[in-house]
Formats: sequence, C-alpha cells, structure tokens
Amino acid sequence: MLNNTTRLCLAVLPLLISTNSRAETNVDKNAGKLHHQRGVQQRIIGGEPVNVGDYTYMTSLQRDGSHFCGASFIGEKWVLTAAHCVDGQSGSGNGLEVLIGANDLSDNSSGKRIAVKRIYVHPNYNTPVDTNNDITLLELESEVDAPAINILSKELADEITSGTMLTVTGWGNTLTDGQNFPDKLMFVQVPLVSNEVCNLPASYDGGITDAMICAGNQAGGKDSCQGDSGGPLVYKHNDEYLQIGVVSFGDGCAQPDKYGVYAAAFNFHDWINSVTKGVNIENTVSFGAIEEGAETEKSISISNNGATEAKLSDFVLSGTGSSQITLDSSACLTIAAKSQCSLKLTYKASSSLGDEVKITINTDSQISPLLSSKISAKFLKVADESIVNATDGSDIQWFNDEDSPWILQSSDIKVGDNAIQAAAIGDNESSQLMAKVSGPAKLLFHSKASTEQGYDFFDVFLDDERIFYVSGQNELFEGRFIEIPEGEHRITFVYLKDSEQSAGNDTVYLDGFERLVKSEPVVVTPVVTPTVEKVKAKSSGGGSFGYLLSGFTMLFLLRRAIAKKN
Ligand SMILES: [Ca+2]
Ligand SMILES: [Ca+2]
Repeated sequence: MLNNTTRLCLAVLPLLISTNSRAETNVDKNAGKLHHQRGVQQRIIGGEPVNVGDYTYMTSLQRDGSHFCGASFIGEKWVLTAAHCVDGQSGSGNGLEVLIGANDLSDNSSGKRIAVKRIYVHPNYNTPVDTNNDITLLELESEVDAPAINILSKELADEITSGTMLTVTGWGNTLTDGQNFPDKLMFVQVPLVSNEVCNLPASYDGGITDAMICAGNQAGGKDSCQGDSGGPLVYKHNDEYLQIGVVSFGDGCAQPDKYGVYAAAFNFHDWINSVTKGVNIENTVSFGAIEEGAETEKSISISNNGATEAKLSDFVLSGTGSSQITLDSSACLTIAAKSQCSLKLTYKASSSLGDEVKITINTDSQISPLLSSKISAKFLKVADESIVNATDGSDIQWFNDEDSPWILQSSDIKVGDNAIQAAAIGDNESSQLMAKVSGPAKLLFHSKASTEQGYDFFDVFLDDERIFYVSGQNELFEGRFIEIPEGEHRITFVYLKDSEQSAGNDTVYLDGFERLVKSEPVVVTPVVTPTVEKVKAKSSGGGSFGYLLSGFTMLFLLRRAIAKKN
C-alpha cells in the first residue's frame, strides 16, 4: 500500500502526466475532449525506420482514417492499447478502426483495416492514481488472420534485469520543434529501468506503481513520444518478440532522468483472460443530465466472450439513491457463448445518485465470477424562483444543477436587474441548467462567456443535440434563437471545464430569455455559431451527439477519481 508521503508526491503527478502522455495531439478532431493530449510535441526519439515485414503485430488506432495512437494485435479479434487513447471510455467502438500490420500509413494496401466493435478499459484505470492501469482491450468486428504478439509471462518478466534492451515502435512525432508524424513505422531500442530508479526524486519521485515499468537512458536521447501511446514495448526472447509494456506517459520525451513509462503488460494476464474469455459488463453507466421528476432508461451491455453459455444471478443495486433505479434483468439470465445481452435500468429521479451507486451480478463463469458497474447521473432540481425571474423568461420550466448550481448575480446584466452565472466550478466539473419548453416555439437567449479556448466549453443542447457552443472569449452578451419543434423539449446549458488550467474570467452568464409567440411548426435548424474565438470541432449532427455522450461520461469518471483523492 502507498504511504502518506507517497500520496503527497503523487498529488502533483497528474498535471505532469496529462501534459506529456503520448497520444497524438489532435485538437482538430477532439476539441476540448482529449485532456491528455495537450502539451509539448516531441518525437519517437533517436529511432529509425523499421524494415518492411518487421513488427507486423504493430497496429495503428485510427479515427476518420487518421492515426492517433499505437496498439498491438494479440490474436483472434483482440488488440491491446492504452486506456488514455480512448479517454478511459468503455463501450461501443464508436467509429474507431485499427490498421494491423501496416508499415506505411500512406499506403492504402499496407496492413489490414478493421472496425472496433467494443472497447474494454481496465476497470481500475486512473486508480488509485492518475494513469495507473493505463491499458485497454479493443474487440474487433471479426477475427483477423495476421501475425500476433504474445504477452510476456510474469515468470519471464521476473527474470529480466534492468539494462535489458527493449524495443518500442510507433508512428509518433519525430521532431523536437513542431510536428512531423512519419508515415513509416519507426523503432528505437531502450534499456529497462528498475521501478526503484524510476521512482527516484530526479525521475518520477514515487509516482511509478507496480502496474508500470520504465525504459530509457539516464542521459535521455532515445524514447517514445506523442503519437506512440498505446503501442507495444517488446522483449526479444529466443527470436520471438514478446510484449512487456504499453506506451503510457513521460515527462517530456527523452529528457535526462525522465524515462518513458509503460503499462506493465505482463501484470495483466488475468484481466486480459477475463475479458477475452469471460463475461464482461460495461464498467460505468451514466444517465447524463436528468431533471427532477423525469424518468430515463438506460441499457447496460453484458457480453459473454467465453466458449460456453453463462448464467447470471443476484443482480444487486447498491449505494445512496439506488432505490430510484429499477432493473429489468430478464434478457440477461443466460447468455449464449460469444453473445451479448442488454440489462435495462430505469431511473425515476427525485434526488441525486451518490458517488458509490453500482450494480453487481454473480456469474457461473470461473474466469469472471463477479461483475460490477458504476452508475452515475447529473441530477437537476427545480430551480429557485430567483433564478427563474432573473432570466426574464416566461412559459419555461427551469431545473438547476444540484451540486454546482447556476447563481443569481447583478454585475453582468443584459435585461432587468440581474442575470445568472454558472457556478464557480473546478477542473473536470460542469455546471448545468435545463429549460423545459413546449414547442412549437422560438426561444431567444443571451449569453456571454469567458473560458479556456479549445478546452473549456459553454455548450447548449436541444435534447441530445449540441446546437451551439462557445470556447474562448465572448465579452458582450450575444443573442441566439433556438427553434423548438412541436412537443416538450429540453434545452440544457452546460458550462464544462476540462482537467486542467483556466483562462479569462472562467465563467458564463445567461440572461434575457424570451419565448417568442408560437411559431409555425419548424424543422430544427441548428444554430452552430462559435463566436469570437472559433474552435475546430467535429461538425454538428450525429457526430456531436456521440461526442457529447463521451464527454459527459468522462466527466463523471474523472470526478469520481478526484473525490477519491480527498
Ligand atoms: Ca435579467
Ligand atoms: Ca480548463
């Protein structure tokens, strides 16, 4: 167990890690989302191109045809990568693809391309410290006939001494200044460093856990870097490459004493077995924002990757507030081999769910006898009269965040005597406000925002679709219209901060709501207008819906991780 001194040291580590983890920076595609990926750009350092036909287990993790992380093919339909590459999000593949065995990413005939069906993040990722257990399995749409890599056994790992040369491969950045992501696969050899040395004050000062290993030269000069994340660190044993690590993070790249840090792949055999041959449940389920009195349904998927039928029993919900949830387990009492079922949860919201709400299930699978999934929600309660009045709206039902409520203020006003302001939230938190409106209608609102550009957001959703956002400075109140179709609709105003830093005044104001006379029924026309500081993000529509859900889930996960440190 960690002692107190170590914990104190670790408390400063998250910032260090998040500025230097080794996923490829790609703000264009992931604005505001990939907190790990901001930061300094450097290189797979001191490396050289591999010979075509070598390291054919090497895999590129891609979205929209662009490489953003490394991975390794471990056989059948399974790929290993880092948890931070997928933002710690278990669940459906969500458009991810892998390219197995390619050498040149610009050559379309190189390698085998296949979609990711499901993501299995290690359940203890980021626990008890950030970036611990940074490992994830990707289940592919079907089995792939390609050379696979085996993972080093625990026994063999114990025999490997520090100084042993290991090899890491990747398509990460090759430049010290600026960016050059090579198309051709690179490799570099680095010596294994003991956890003892890696934990010295000059290096990671106690931040390296048993789930991590380090490699690199004390003088620096050779290392993995941004864009190499998730890729394999391998050991050559009797002419066979065996995977020993997964590229995770480092303080800069190839700096003296700042070794590359890898998830210790050989420590995860049991978990890999339980996923690839056992019964699995999604680690976390989020109902997202839910208002007082509402009822929302959510499905949790359970998959049986074993070769025989699995029987499930003792479905138990526990934790503060869990009595508001009802469960329909009828579809999941037995799961045939290699198939899935859906567990239905219904949350009738009258109060928040505590931090420790979860469902546990027993199975007859010896590999995975107990399943557990954490359940979260953002509860919004009926707003105070003062909030209702300050917005100057009418015919609108308001619901305010219970934990981080929007507040009344009188210094920044568009209409009347006062307006409302998002809560002063910390990193990884959100302050949400919901307006329920019956359409058809046209709603006018005024907002002004001052947030960290590209990372902190003021988002407006019409039901599940993001229709407007600001990230950056929007110093004067600006009016926007929202066309609301027939029926009851939810408009949610979300001020969302990422995992670090602040910029500007770090707040959002809302005022001057007006529900205009009932208009003709209209088709929703999204008001996508990032104002002064334009950030690049995925276009609106279906894409942003997925983005929204994943952002929310991340938020809840991270909040829980923070709570644990207190
Ligand atoms: Ca007002
Ligand atoms: Ca921020």
